[in-house]
Amino acid sequence: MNESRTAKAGAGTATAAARQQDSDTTAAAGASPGADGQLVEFYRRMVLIRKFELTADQMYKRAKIGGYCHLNLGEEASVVGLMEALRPADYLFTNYRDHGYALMRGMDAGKVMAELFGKTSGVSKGRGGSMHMFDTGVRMLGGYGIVGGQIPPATGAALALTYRGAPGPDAEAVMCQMGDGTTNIGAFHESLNLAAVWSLPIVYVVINNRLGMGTTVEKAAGEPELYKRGASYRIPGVRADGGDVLAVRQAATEALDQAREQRLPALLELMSYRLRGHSVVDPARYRSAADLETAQEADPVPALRARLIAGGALDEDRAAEIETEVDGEVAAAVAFAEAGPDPTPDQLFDYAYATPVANAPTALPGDRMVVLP
Ligand SMILES: Cc1ncc(C[n+]2csc(CCOP(=O)(O)OP(=O)(O)O)c2C)c(N)n1
Ligand SMILES: [Mg+2]
Repeated sequence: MNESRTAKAGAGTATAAARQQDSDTTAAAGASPGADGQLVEFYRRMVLIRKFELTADQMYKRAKIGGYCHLNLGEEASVVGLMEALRPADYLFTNYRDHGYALMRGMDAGKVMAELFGKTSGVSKGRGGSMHMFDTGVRMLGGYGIVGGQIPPATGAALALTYRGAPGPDAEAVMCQMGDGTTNIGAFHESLNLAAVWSLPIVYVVINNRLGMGTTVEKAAGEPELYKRGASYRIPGVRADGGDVLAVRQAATEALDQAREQRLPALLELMSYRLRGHSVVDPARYRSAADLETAQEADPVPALRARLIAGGALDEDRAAEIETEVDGEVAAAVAFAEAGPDPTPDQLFDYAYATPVANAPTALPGDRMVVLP
């Protein structure tokens, strides 16, 4: 791994740093056994996201998880490819469909599950929940529940980076992930405009799963080829196959390099599918059987498994072994989440205000919140 990159990457966790090193070494080796080994590792990561999400779905239905809960099912190749392109020193902002990003960025699976359970052992002490995975240690600055809410702060972070250092191959960059429906929000257009006029090191990534809740892209967007939506700000756009982990990594790496070296913002559209409803409580009855079948046929997890087996990089036994190992990892995450303590009522207002609010948990409507001396 490049020395200066490692040094700059100080904030990354051991996991993220190890991942970076692993891929750098493999890329440097260039030989096909290395490339095969790397793809097998990507398969393992995609299986981790898949099994984590299926388990989160079960846990929600057992009322272990409350509130909103949106899953990355069908988007695993995009998540893994993007996080592989992002360096530990870069910053990440996402929407509420964020569990896979948190895991791949290097957050501990147990702490992510505990966050879903609302336990104080969660990454945000159980206060953020599913939609607000946040950890400055791995430079993931949310997890946003408001559609488009992540775009202005991500753009602001990119502006801050321009004050912090010069552009170059080791400079830091920002990645801002969102869904297709989000490109209709005003904040998207305002932010892209500023990124263009200020020449910011940011890559806007649109996961085009073809649906915003129950509304198709064609019904919602005046320009449904979303990568073209940066054109009015002269931001170059690229569309890639979100089901192909290598294509995603390649497109994201090129966009990030351009952002760090030339401070040119970019728009990357990843074509993918949402395998389930918008959130875990949505039966998605608005979807036709044919549409669902198309999505299932494009499922990137079995597709990569089949490709690896056909190419000889994996056999059935090794694939099954990986899947069993991941089952163990997810079961351990659930056990960790189960064992964690619930916050107590007296902690209700902890972290809610910058200054103490006296007696607030017992205040009645009309009572003064702060009694001044
Ligand atoms: C400002 C705002 N408006 C509406 C909502 C309700 N809402 C939540 S997700 C969503 C659809 C977003 O779709 P998309 O951007 O395609 O992301 P996806 O869920 O497909 O990942 C809507 C309308 C919200 N959370 N915030
Ligand atoms: Mg969508």
